[in-house]
Amino acid sequence: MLSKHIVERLKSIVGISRLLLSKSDLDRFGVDRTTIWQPRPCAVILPGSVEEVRQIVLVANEFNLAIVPSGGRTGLSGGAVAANGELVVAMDRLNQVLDFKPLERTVTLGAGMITVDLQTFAEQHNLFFPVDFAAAGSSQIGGNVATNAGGIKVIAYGMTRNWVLGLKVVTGSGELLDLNRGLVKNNTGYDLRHLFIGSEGTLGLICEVTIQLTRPPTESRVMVLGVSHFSAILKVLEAFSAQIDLSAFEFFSQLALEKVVAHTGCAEPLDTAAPFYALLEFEIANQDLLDQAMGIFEHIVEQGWVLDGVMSQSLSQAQSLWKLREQISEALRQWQPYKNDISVRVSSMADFIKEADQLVADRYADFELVWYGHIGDGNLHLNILKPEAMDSQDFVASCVPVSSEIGGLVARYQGSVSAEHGVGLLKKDYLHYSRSAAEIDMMRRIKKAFDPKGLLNPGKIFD
Ligand code: 2HG
Ligand code: ZN
Repeated sequence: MLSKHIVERLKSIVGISRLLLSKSDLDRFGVDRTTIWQPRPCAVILPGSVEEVRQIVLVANEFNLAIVPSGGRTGLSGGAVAANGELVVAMDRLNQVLDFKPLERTVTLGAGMITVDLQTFAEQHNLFFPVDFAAAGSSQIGGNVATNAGGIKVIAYGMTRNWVLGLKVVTGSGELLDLNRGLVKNNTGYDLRHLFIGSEGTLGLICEVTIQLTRPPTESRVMVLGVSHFSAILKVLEAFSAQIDLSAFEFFSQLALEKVVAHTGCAEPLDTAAPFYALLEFEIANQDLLDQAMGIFEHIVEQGWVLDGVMSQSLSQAQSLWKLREQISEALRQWQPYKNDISVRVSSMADFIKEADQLVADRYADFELVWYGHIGDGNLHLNILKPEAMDSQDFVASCVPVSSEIGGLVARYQGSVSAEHGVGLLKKDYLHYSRSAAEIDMMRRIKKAFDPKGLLNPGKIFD
């Protein structure tokens, strides 16, 4: 509970109606898309300017009040969970375009802008913001930057980090930093901007972001291929990427397809069911490329790697095929899945998959396992579904030991225990599988420099 005095101080910064204290607001703003933690913030505050954010952080310092920064709360690792009486600082009102420079193709915006609104803004100016994922309709740019969001176009365009040219942040001690200011070239010592990207709100509150936009892609085609076995997916990737620049290469299992078809009512993509499906996308600059793609298709069918396939003939068909992949996470939600978001180098994937598949098939013999992900960039999502009759806590408890074994395997391949979802609360016990003790110690010291009192998102990434 906040004292009356602190409530008055906070209200005097943002106005009475922008400090939310009702149970429904606390419940709504205190969680992300994880289902493990119960929301218990002390209040939610909605600043309307960078200066207001700074004032809030100064008050937090005065009263040792912990802060959880909040974007669209679409995260899957508990990074935006406020379960210990923290003050949630929600960026929703900082959602305007502040500056647009067509010559540079850059746009500066408030951190609370919804991802899809930035995509639409870019389109309206005949430009393109290439970071895209299923939660784009509610995630906010500041959250994307704080988690270095990835998504479905990473093989062609990289992660959010690639598109950030400037950041205005308020540190844990209330300093305002204006980092890189939209410059393309700026070799003046440490680039602090990159520390904030992916820092999950533990170093500062991201208030404004300058984004590089790019040219829109030309017409694209989407193919969905029924693949005969797990490791053949990588042979298919190799066959295509040797000849064609792909803008996406995703995969999902038959079980994922069944769940998504049941959830969305979408049609099955192929007449013949297959154990796995690859979804790939490429731009068609000319007819030769289509012929090339057909040639590759014939080859991979002859090799026995692919059983059947379909290529989109219209934008709406392409969108329907994409839906089969993009809606998987949502379709699985009712089973409260235990999530893995792991990656290894693409060149190690074939061996890694063999071992990972064997490990989880043995150790999770009683659970439904759903494999999918962005296999083209080395990122696998493995969702373990909770049996209906099983208690949620028992389910998580039975997944934890296997997660450590998966962590050990990932470590052996020098991979990542969180490829794109961040560490938050969910993955912090596994951080040591991907980062050395020296690195974690260095991260702690960096946090101390920006947030000496440890008020920003305490307990996230590490304790
Ligand atoms: C996706 O790729 C998202 O669909 C969510 O990153 C993955 O829910 C998941 O495990
Ligand atoms: Zn993903």
